[in-house]
Amino acid sequence: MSGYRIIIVKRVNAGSAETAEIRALAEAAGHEIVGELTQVRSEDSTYNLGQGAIKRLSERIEATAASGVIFDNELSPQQAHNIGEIVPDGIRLIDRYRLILDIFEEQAGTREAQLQVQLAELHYELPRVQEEIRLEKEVANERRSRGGLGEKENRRVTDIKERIQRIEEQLGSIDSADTKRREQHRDAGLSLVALAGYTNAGKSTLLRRLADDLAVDREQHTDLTETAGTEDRLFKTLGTTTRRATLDGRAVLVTDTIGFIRDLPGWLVQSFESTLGAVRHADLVCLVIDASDPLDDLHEKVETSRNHLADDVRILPVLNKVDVVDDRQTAREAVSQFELPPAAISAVEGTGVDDLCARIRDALPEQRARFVLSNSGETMRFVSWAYDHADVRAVDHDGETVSIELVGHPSIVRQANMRAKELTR
Ligand SMILES: Nc1nc2c(ncn2[C@@H]2O[C@H](COP(=O)(O)OP(=O)(O)OP(=O)(O)O)[C@@H](O)[C@H]2O)c(=O)[nH]1
Ligand SMILES: [Mg+2]
Repeated sequence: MSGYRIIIVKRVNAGSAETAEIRALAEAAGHEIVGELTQVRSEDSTYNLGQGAIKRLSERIEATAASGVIFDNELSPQQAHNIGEIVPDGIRLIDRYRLILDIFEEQAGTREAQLQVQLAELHYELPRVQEEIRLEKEVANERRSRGGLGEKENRRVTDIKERIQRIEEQLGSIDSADTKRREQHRDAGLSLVALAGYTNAGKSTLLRRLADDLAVDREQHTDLTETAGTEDRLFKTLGTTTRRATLDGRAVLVTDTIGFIRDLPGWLVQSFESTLGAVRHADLVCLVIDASDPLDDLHEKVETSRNHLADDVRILPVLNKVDVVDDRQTAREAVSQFELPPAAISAVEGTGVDDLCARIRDALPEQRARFVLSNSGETMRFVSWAYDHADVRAVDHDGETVSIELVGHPSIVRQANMRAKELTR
């Protein structure tokens, strides 16, 4: 992606226009920021900003020799068109969503991520193409010149819709392969833990801390250090990366996921549906929170993340970066809305990680079961299966019988019940 010399523009209805995040996004996309213009007023339907501000923007562009403008507002196609008429020629106009899509495009390493980005692009394009067609029709009507236009333009719309459908089908089959793999992992006694949270919270750094060496990604050939890369850059992780981890003696799979961000439109989130499947189907979601953020940001980011998660997932809040936090108590109080009290860690330094592992383990769904079986070769095979799939707490031989006590994921206990029933037939 070739970077532009950018002026950041942001309009808010009230309050003050914070630009830290849009600046970080612009930098993540490889742009150079050469100026900034903010305005507090209600939206102007023609330019989004007020007329005076648009004029000031043009002057600023000339003065700084900027080559692009990034709006931290969504521009309607009509507004983008109108602004284009006023600012100097050749200036690229980028709105918040276009910017996020550009970053996604750059970061998409896996086939799944690429499909998801393409899907998001098409969803972004569709209403814009429709609006363009509407405008062109208006112009044509004014000139009273009719013919061919409607049909030709309609094809652009159907073409986009068809491509959306095709990609959704492809993602659907990746999704069902994922579901099958999850079932296999469950059958093998592995619990599924997902790391979710705002972009840059430290999810990938934590995954590296927790992971055993073994990788269990569906795309084995991809470079894991790439996909689970950590960097002080927004949206570093796009696909999902799953690693095996042993937490306090219990075998689990930990999945790192794409970060959340404020103001993501529904169509964009939906494009990443299959990635979020790992979060929806997890036994436990560790919600990683950057505790070093100012309290207002922290609240807003937690709220944003919470809204992206289904209501019925079990959430363990994890306050990260405590190595650079003075007042941990205040951070703790900021996440008191969750059922489980937060864990406090530094993923970089490793502090609190052992305690986090114990907390994860305690929060995983678990069942206890006891079987009394006749002493036979079959039963011994059952015992050895139990050792492989569950936490065997006791095995007592009493001449004729063997009693086995185990604790494991509910799906394993279910399987154990079935196997034991076969044996007692
Ligand atoms: N001081 C401090 N920095 C941390 C800690 N954990 C992560 N970081 C830094 O925070 C930045 C983001 O870390 P990542 O692990 O890439 O964050 P992420 O949540 O995976 O981000 P995305 O993939 O963009 O969603 C990096 O610069 C990390 O070094 C921590 O415990 N303490
Ligand atoms: Mg990451």
